[in-house]
Amino acid sequence: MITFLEKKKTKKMEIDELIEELFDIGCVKFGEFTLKSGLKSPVYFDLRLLVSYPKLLSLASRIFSKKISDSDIDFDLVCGVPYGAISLATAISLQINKPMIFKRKDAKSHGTKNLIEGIYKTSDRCLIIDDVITSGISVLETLDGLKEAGIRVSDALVLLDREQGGLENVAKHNVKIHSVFKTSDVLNILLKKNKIDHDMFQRTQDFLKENKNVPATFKQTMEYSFEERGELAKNPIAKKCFQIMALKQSNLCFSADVESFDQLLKLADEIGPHICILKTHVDILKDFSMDKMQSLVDLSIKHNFLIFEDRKFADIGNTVKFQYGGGLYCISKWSNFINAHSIAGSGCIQGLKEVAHQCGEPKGCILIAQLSSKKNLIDKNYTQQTVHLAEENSDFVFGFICQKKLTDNPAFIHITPGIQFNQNSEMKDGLGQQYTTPEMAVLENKCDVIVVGRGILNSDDPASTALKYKLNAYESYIKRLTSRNFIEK
Ligand code: 5BU
Repeated sequence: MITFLEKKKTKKMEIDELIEELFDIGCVKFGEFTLKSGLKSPVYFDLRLLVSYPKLLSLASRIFSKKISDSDIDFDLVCGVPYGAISLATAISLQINKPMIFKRKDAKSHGTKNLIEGIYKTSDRCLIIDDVITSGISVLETLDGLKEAGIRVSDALVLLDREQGGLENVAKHNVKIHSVFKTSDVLNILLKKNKIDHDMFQRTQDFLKENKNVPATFKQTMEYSFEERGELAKNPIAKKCFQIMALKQSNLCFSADVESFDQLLKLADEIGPHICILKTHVDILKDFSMDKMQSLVDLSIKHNFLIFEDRKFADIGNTVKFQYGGGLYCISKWSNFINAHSIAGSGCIQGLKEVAHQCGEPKGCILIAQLSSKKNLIDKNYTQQTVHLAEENSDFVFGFICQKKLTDNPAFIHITPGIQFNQNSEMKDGLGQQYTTPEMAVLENKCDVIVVGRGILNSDDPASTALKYKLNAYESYIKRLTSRNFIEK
């Protein structure tokens, strides 16, 4: 019969053997490396190489399985953190005969569009498996995805703890985390076996001592000012928009949803000083004429704002050419930019672009990536594909109608409708429009321009109300600009 001490000795021998072999195959490297957290480290663990060494992978999974039974963890599924731990989780799943799931980094653009692959029930308990833990950010990203799918997680198991705060960071999220071995174990074994010299041992120990608490932070996102983004933007309308926003200190777009052209012109003259964009729905005007439209263009020059026709083109390229360039309204003649649904694909954008090129002056387009209305049918995948379409046509498409910032590319403008100060139910229109505040839209959701219609139109004094929206939205942008660049978990 194997005694407890013998069992412990065998386990230690297996771990020592694994560490030595990991070093021999190049999974443990010494030099200077930049980690996901941005930290420079003298040691790097690349356990993805394990897939090329099935015997070693099998040894690792055996050690993991013993750790699982020793730790008395209760779970229905295992989930590997992509991509390093997918193979480990598969090997463990085979070893302990428990099913596996995994979380994709992005939703697929075809087929089932699942973020979680594999079969699960919402109340299932899942054990997260990772190869190396530094700050814990990768485990936390996977934890977020699993929780979103309704899967319960109480434990995570990692092969190697770099001893840099990851265990503590994950524990804050009520997940107990277990590790098989630590960096100090690796250093001790490698020194004992003469694989590293004393100097390397000491340098790495010192690094560990100095970097015990790497914060679990998501990717660094740089906030550029409107001026800087104006310089980065390729599309001349985007450039002009950013310049106006910086100059007038306004990220307010007024949605002039009125039926009388005279009323529209009066409002444009009163509110013009406070806005960067005036948005029209030309087809709701009862008395449209090109002469009156010329007066609006004159006002846009006088007050320095852009005219955005919210036409929401959505047809095949050939049809949108006529809708944009011709008909009663000749939209391409007077609007600086328009918007389009992405549903019809690149042909629609191509058609609009052709008309724009014939205008002889700069034009632009933004894509509708999200809607503000309740229960609309746009899902995450549609939004993601819309961003791709915009990137492919970035000479013409310079932004989005959306509810949240969608890309870190600073050249794209995020314009967001459904804005009012007042969130009370009496302000809702009973037709599914949903509102958020300027501060929420600009500071939290990181949109650039707020679109306000009835919040201004239905007020007693539209010009002073517009000024209030302008000040509040711009203040929120300034707060965003000066807030910390790291977003902590
Ligand atoms: P409101 O009065 O602030 O609710 O007007 C919002 C305007 O923005 C209105 O002209 C809509 O047609 C437009 N809009 C929107 O509300 N939500 C959307 O998702 C899109 C446009 Br796209």
